[in-house]
Order: sequence, then C-alpha cells, then structure tokens
Amino acid sequence: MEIQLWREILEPYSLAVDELVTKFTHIQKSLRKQDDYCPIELVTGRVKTIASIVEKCSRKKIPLERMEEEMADIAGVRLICQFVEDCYVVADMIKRREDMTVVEESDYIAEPKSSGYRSYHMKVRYTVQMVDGPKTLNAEIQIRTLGMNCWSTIEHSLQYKYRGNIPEELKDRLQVVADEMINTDRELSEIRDEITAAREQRFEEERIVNDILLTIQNLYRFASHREAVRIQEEFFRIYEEKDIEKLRHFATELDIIAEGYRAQTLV
Ligand code: 0O2
Repeated sequence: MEIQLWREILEPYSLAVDELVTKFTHIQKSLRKQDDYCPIELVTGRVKTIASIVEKCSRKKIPLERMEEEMADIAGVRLICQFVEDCYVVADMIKRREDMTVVEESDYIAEPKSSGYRSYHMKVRYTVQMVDGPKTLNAEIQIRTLGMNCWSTIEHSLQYKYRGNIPEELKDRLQVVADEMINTDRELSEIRDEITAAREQRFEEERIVNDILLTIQNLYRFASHREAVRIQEEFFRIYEEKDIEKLRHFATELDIIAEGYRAQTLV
C-alpha cells in the first residue's frame, strides 16, 4: 500500500484519538474543578504505527484490506486509574455514553492473560466527522491501574526486544512481578479510604486557603492597610502549622472580622 494511502486511511483514526483524549481529559478537568473525586488519573492515546499494523496483520493473518474491520486498536486510548475499583467505574461511565457504542469487553483484570497481563479492554464504535462526511470506526479503550500500566509497558518493551520470544527465566520473573502488582493493587484498595480522606482534606484545605486569601485581598481594600497586613501575617503563621483545625478556626474568625468591614468574600 502506498504511504499516501496509509495517511488517508489513518487520518480519521487520528481525529478519533484526538477527540477521545480531549473528551476523557475534559471529564478529568470537570470533576477536579468541582473538587469531586476523579477515577481517571491519566489519559493517553495513540494511532497504531504503520509498521505495527503490518506486523499485527501478519501475526493474526488479517488481510491488509480487512484491517479496518478486523483490527480494533488502530485508534487506541488508555485510561489510567489509581485503584482497581476505579477501572470498573470508568468502564461503566463509558457504557453510559451516547457518543460511542461498546461492542466488546474483555476483563483481563478479573482474568489476567497467561503472560500476567492485566487491563480492561473495551472495543467501541465511534463516529468522526470528516470533510467528506461521517465515518464510524473501531477504537480500543484500555483501562488499567498505574501498576498494571507499569508492568505491561515493561513487558511490551521486552516483547519488542526479544521479538516475542521472551526467555523463560525472564517470563517467570515477570510473572512474579505481576503477582506482586496484584497484591500492591489490593493493598492500595484496602488503604483507599485513608487516601480518599487525605485527598478530601487537601481539597478542603485548598478551598479554605482560597477563601482566606480572597477575604484578605478584600480587606486591603476595605480595612486599614496595617490591619490587612497584620491579618495576612497571622494567616501565614497559621498556614505554616499545617493544622486544618486551626485554619478552619482562622477562616471563621476572619469572616467575622471581614463582615465588620463588609469585606467578606462572595465565593
Ligand atoms: P500496541 O503496541 O500496544 O499497539 P482484546 O481483543 O483487545 O480483548 P486481545 O485479543 O489480546 O485483546 O487483542 P490484542 O490485539 O492481542 O491486544 C490488544 C492490545 O492489548 C495490544 O496491542 C497491547 O496493547 C495489549 N496487550 C494484549 N495482550 C498483552 C500482553 O500480553 N502484554 C502486553 N504488554 N500488552 C498486551 P498490540 O497490538 O500489542 O500493540
């Protein structure tokens, strides 16, 4: 196939990857802006290289002219989560979307591959609007934890290095690491509540600090300069103590002072 023809074939896939990455990144940003917990930690996407398409077609005995129908991952998006549970939350989120149709799911988290590979795969049909009209194509979404991603990236590099024939000794070591990753994911899930509480506290702290800084900014306009400076210095002193209770207390007191100056923030 001519390179020019490859470019034409791959163009809609490139658009699909760009759109999907933008959409999942948007979910991430929106949830974070609302201070809500976001189950997606990282979003990446890629269009399979021509060399990789040709290699896979040859390996899976797919005629090149059938690759668009039979290869699900020419357009690929990867969603990385912190916890195993999040992978399923994200999968459900995708199933509810109206801009893509899930046609197949493979849960290699519940049932890892013999290599030790774990990930949740979703094959979707997705429509892009090209200059000459709409095109519906296949895309693959891989959902996995940071640990699963780390393992599969390393294993993938070794597959490449050894051209698919990883030495048995190395395979065994990979299997051991895969098992350890399962344990690590399990441990992390178990301490998830602690992490969630810490994250919520951090969000609350950020909110309080923002409110305090806005109120101090208003005090500079409505109160005496000396008073505003005194309060600001007091704030920095309390902030350094890293004690959320003291911050909360300071914010309440500050609201009362600001109320007196009608400088309370309107956020
Ligand atoms: P690249 O470089 O990642 O693009 P599925 O049909 O999706 O449920 P299946 O049948 O295994 O799963 O499909 P396939 O086509 O063999 O694998 C799809 C992709 O999943 C692979 O893409 C890998 O990204 C990933 N994958 C599947 N199995 C393994 C594995 O054992 N180890 C690693 N590291 N990744 C795996 P490609 O084609 O390898 O290329």
